Amino acid sequence: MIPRKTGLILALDVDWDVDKSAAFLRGINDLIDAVKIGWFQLLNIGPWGIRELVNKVGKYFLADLKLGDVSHINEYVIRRIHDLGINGIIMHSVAGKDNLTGPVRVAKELGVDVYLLVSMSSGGELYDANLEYNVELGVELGVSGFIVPATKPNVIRRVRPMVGGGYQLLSPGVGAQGGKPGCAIANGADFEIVGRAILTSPDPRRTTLDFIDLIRKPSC
Ligand code: O7M
Repeated sequence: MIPRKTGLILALDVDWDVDKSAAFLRGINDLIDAVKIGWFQLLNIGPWGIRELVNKVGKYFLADLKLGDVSHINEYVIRRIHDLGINGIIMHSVAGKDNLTGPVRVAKELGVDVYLLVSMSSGGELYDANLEYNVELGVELGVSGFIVPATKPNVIRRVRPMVGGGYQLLSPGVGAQGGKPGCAIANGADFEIVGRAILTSPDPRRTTLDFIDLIRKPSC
C-alpha cells in the first residue's frame, strides 16, 4: 500500500535524464506520496536508468505499464519490475481472471502492490460498462487498489462503497484533463495523480502546494 501523507502522486511523464528527474523530484519530494513512472521514463532512460532514479530518490515508485498480457508474460514483467526496486504496478483489469490470478500471486510474494485499472479518464466505455465485474475481480484477487478517474466522479462514488475502506483508490485526470483538484478525494479517492499541471509549471513546488491546499479544502 502507498503510505499516505498528502494524497498526491506525481505522474513523471518526462523524457529527462536521470539527474534532471532526480533533481526535479528532490524539489517536491516532501510534498508527494509516490512517483508514477511509465513509458516516457522507461523508453528514455531504460530499466537501469529507472533503477538508478529509484535508488537516488527514495520514494514509493509505481510502474504504470498498464500491464495486460497473458499470465506468464505478466509474471515476468512483475519480477523484473521488482528487481528495479519498484514498489507497485498498474494492470489492466480487462486482461481477465486467468491472466491476472498468477501475476497477482507472484506480486504478493515479492511484495509488489498491484493496482487495477477499472475505468479511464477519457473513453474506456467498455470499462465503464463492466465496472462491477472488474472491481469484484480485483477484490477477489486481493489487489491493493484501483485506478478510478477524476474526470468521472460518479465512477469514484460507485467504486468506493463496492470495496470499502481496505483498498486504495488512485485518481488520474486532475488538472490538465479537467478533473478539479481535491474533488476526486472529496468523492472517495485516496490519492490524486497529477502530471502536466506540475511538470510544466514555472514553479512546480508552489503548484504542488496549491494542489495540496485544494485537497485539504476542496471546492467541488
Ligand atoms: O495529469 P496528466 O494529464 O498530465 O497525466 C495523467 C496521468 O495519469 C498520465 O500518466 C496517464 O498515463 C495517467 N492516466 C490517465 O491519464 N488516465 C487514465 O485513465 C489512467 C491513467 C493512469 O494513471 O492509469 C494508471
